[in-house]
Amino acid sequence: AEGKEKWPRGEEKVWKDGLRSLDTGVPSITKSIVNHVQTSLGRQAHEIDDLGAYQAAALSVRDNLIINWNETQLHYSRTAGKRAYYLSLEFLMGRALDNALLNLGLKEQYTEGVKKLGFNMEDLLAQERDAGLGNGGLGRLAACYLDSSASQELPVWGYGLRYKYGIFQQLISPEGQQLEAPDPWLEHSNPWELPRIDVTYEVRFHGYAERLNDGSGRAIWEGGQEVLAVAYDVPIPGLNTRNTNNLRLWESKPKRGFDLNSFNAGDYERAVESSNSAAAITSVLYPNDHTTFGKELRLKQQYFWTAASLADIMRRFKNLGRPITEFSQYVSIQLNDTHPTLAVPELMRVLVDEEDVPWGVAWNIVTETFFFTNHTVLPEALETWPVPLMQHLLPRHMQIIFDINLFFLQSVERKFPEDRERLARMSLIEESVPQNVRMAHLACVGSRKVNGVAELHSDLVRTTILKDFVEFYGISKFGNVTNGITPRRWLDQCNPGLSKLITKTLDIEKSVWLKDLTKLEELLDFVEDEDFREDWAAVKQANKERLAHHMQVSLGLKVNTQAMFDVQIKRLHEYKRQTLNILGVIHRYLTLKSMTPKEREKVIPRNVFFAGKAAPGYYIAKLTIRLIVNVARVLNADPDTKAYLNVFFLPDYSVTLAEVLIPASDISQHISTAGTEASGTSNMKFCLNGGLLLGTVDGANIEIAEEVGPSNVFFFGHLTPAVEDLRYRHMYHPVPVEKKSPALARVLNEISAGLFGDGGVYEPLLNTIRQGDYYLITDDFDSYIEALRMVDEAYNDRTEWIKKSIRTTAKMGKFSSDRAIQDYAQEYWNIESTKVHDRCIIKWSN
Ligand code: B1H
Repeated sequence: AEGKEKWPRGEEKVWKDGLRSLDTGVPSITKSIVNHVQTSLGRQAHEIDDLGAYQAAALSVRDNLIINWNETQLHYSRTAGKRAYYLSLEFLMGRALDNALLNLGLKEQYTEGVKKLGFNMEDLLAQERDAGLGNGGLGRLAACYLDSSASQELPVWGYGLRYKYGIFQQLISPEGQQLEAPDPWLEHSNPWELPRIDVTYEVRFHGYAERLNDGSGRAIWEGGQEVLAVAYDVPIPGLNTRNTNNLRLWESKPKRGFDLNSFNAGDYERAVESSNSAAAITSVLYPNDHTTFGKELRLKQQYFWTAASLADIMRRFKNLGRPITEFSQYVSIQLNDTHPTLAVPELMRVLVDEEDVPWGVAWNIVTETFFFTNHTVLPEALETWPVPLMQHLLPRHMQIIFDINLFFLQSVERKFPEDRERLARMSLIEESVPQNVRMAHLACVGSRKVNGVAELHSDLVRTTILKDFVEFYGISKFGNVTNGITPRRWLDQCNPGLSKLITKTLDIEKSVWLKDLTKLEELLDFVEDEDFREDWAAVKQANKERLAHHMQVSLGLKVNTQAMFDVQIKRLHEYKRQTLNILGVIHRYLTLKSMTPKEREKVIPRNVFFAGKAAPGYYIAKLTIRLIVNVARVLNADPDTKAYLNVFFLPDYSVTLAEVLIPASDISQHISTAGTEASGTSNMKFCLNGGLLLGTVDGANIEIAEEVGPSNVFFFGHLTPAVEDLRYRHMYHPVPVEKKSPALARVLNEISAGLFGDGGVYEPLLNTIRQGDYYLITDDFDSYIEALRMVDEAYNDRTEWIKKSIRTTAKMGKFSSDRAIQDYAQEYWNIESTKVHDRCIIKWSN
């Protein structure tokens, strides 16, 4: 307290002069880089390689970010308005340098600067490792939302975990097997984070919870293990603004270095045991997209992160000096899927046990503060946790969840008396052996509003997994916010050629259309302009060549850049149906084989690209990779067909790889079984870059088609309402594949017969189709082949295809994550933009 009386310490003028010099006296770019080479890296001009130069350039850019970041945080606390927090166990950030340079408007200057120092900016950018702290769409969405929040000058912070190892590196063996290696992304140090040794919290596990039984509902939770959470801050720049938001990632640390008693007794192993178990919490990202395993360490991650984040949010709120009952007037918290749902009982615990707030008042605060986004209706992905595990790890939270459930079920009972089945369906506890906590129910009950991520998906949430809750709360609690993507990374950064062409054509500043993506609609005025169309096609061609070059250099593969580029890149999963794609490729191959050389000459050459990781324990998904790799091996070597059809499986899919693949695509595939892909976001990225969409009537595909018009997308397959019945028939009235689709049967038989190596290897995969066919491959195969034929036909008309491409890009305005984040800000969080002044204004309150 004494330290705070006079602030700043020492002479105020000296502080102010120092601060002002940051603002006005920014050293020249080259000076700043050289300075970092010398002082931060401790190296000399003659011993700097690309990696060193990247690090120095990154540190120099970071200086800019940190000054803006500091100013932003000061600004947000001074204006003391409402803030929103995005809790996500995944942030799939990718690389930061190019993004920071573009958002700060310093790309050209830095490119010049490093050139003067003898380096090529492209080479330096390539040195950076991806921050792969996520599995796929859900994690990348969080990253896009941070970019949009900063660009829209909204006071939003992200909270996540600083995994020591991100999503595993994927290697492909010569036989086509996926192998996993760790991703030590922090190995070369990370210039984009600031360790905050001043921001730490203690997080408790295990121990005993004792109710006070004084009528207050309070309890005391003691004992067990305490772990330290240390904050690492990642500055998030916005485009063309000083506002620089924060992504705060927690690292776990032992509270004490090691157990001194054991150490002194000579038992060194025991001495470091507990410290190891503390550090283990944030050691690795779980790579199981869409499945839950009920592992204790995962639950520990979830609690560690939500407890530290809430403590931090509470401390910031308390600094405002407002009464606790006003908490939700200053704080909104978005739960990214059910992973942070423990925040609900945790906030109850803090309010009731630590802040002495009565239960009912606390519950009102909680249910005014949280918002919950559901990202999937697939049953295997709906999180549940065994009650005994939760009781053991978090005894107080288990009590609180039971209490919430009691009050909740009492209120359901009042509205729907004597409907025991409804109570059982809606209970937060599944009455299995052992009992399970249903996290989606807890998140729903604990939140102000619930949303899905595309219109169809939000409808499915309302009519299937949360139907009873809609009947209880009313429809207005259940909304939709269709996902979006940031056009900064997914157009300007990954496709500079197209970005330049658009800026030139629209004749407005780049930052204007990048911040109001609906402006792209003006491109429609140029569809009939032949010069423009040729420029458009030239950009696509250059992007194909960039991809081909990349594949030549990194994989030693030759790619025909005159072919159609057909791309499917996403996590490997049965519901996403990469299998359907590769079976379609085989069908095309068999067709080509049966043609005469003369007939073949009329065929449009096609390159089919796949990339994506399979969860390490997902056997069928890994087998699909193996099939794709072996199909590629056979096709690419067949002298009859290799001029017309090539297949590539690019290993180790990442944000950075997507940035090269997406701008090069003519057509991309989003072919999930209807009703299974909540939204999809790469569909938006391809279309934004002028790649057409081949897909099912699912997720955000539907809204993309609504925007671009039916003539600019290729749709096929059964619709969502038909799926249930088709599955029923597969179970009870199966029809052999031979009868349903002879074409498909032939493909399956060729695989079995060994066309792509030992057919026996693929039997388990083929059997998922021949028996049960849960994802309806046999039902959709023929219409899929027909859709591919229509793609060929359309591509044959080059001019018309280019027009389709332009029209597609032009209508992508809706899918900017700026629109999505404004939806959240206005309809959910109730927060407002607040601009950080262009110049550093130093004013201390005392
Ligand atoms: C999505 C997940 C997901 N939905 C569990 N659900 C995870 C579930 O590690 N886990 O336990 C990880 C991820 N991811 C995706 O979210 C949807 O499949 C996409 O359709 C959607 O576009 C994306 C963003 O909303």
